[in-house]
Amino acid sequence: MAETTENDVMKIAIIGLANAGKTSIVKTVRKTYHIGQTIQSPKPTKSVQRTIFKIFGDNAIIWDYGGQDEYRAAYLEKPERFLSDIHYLFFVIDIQDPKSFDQSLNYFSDAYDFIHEHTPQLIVSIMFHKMDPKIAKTPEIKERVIKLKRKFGAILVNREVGYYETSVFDALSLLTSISLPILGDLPIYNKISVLFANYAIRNSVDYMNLTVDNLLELGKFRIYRKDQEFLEASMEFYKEFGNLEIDSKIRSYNFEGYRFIIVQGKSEEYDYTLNVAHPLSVGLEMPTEESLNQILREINDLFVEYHPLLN
Ligand SMILES: Nc1nc2c(ncn2[C@@H]2O[C@H](COP(=O)(O)OP(=O)(O)O)[C@@H](O)[C@H]2O)c(=O)[nH]1
Ligand SMILES: [Mg+2]
Repeated sequence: MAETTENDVMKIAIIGLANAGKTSIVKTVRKTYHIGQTIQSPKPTKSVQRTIFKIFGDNAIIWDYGGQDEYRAAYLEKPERFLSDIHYLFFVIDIQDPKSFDQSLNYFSDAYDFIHEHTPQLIVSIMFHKMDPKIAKTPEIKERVIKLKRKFGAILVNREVGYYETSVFDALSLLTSISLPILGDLPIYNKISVLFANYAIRNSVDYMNLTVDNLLELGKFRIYRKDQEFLEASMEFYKEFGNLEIDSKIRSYNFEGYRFIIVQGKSEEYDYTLNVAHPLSVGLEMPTEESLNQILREINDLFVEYHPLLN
């Protein structure tokens, strides 16, 4: 790695009260997508944990801000030291703990005021976290989300914000929440998603996505909200095949009523993974190798056209 100062690096901040779930989010993302190294801190009590990973060949760092009272006080007392140069702000709030909402909103408001003033081009995402699949649909939880959006909206005057419902029991919800703010506005994201929608309809595919550098989703189509099932299936796949080679080979296997197709390839300098899930119902034709090769070519053309993806 060439010498880089932290100022060159994309800085992603994960902020929230203690116990909101910040560290679990980072750990889940790392474990699921086999990425990143946490920079070991000399003192175990250090307030900020940093995890470095690659995004399109460049370094990015996730800063996980400890949420204990004394740490929060320190960030807000010396904001220029802790809260400067943040490109992406993810604020995590525990949707299962309504008693913490007021304190959480106050913390957000204080931190946001400083960050926003110093970094006008900041991208803000709010994660309503611990939305575990078994409670996410309950009226009580939905009501909490609606009320919180109104309160965050009042703080985030004239600012676009992304709201995400996340849970460590739905790792893809985390993938999407991290990918969309960073990549969702890129023209290539939309192009790939449109390509997938067309492909999926022609080939009876229920789900497909493309991830880059093992972590970031660069396009998606899904017919049902079955992310968790698809993720579990792809974990089975990795168990079976270990770390796949980046060889553009089409690999597939059947699992729980689906045929999963995975291709790992490289285009320009980007390592990508294409995931496709096709239901094994009688009478549905499998995607042919020819059609898969065709879509790989189209993905490759988009990488060439939009290279470099960032900036
Ligand atoms: N039910 C549920 N518990 C979670 C989730 N994410 C984290 N937790 C739990 O919440 C507690 C606090 O998590 P932690 O990541 O340490 O929070 P942090 O203080 O914000 O870093 C731990 O007991 C986690 O296991 C989630 O999505 N759902
Ligand atoms: Mg933590």
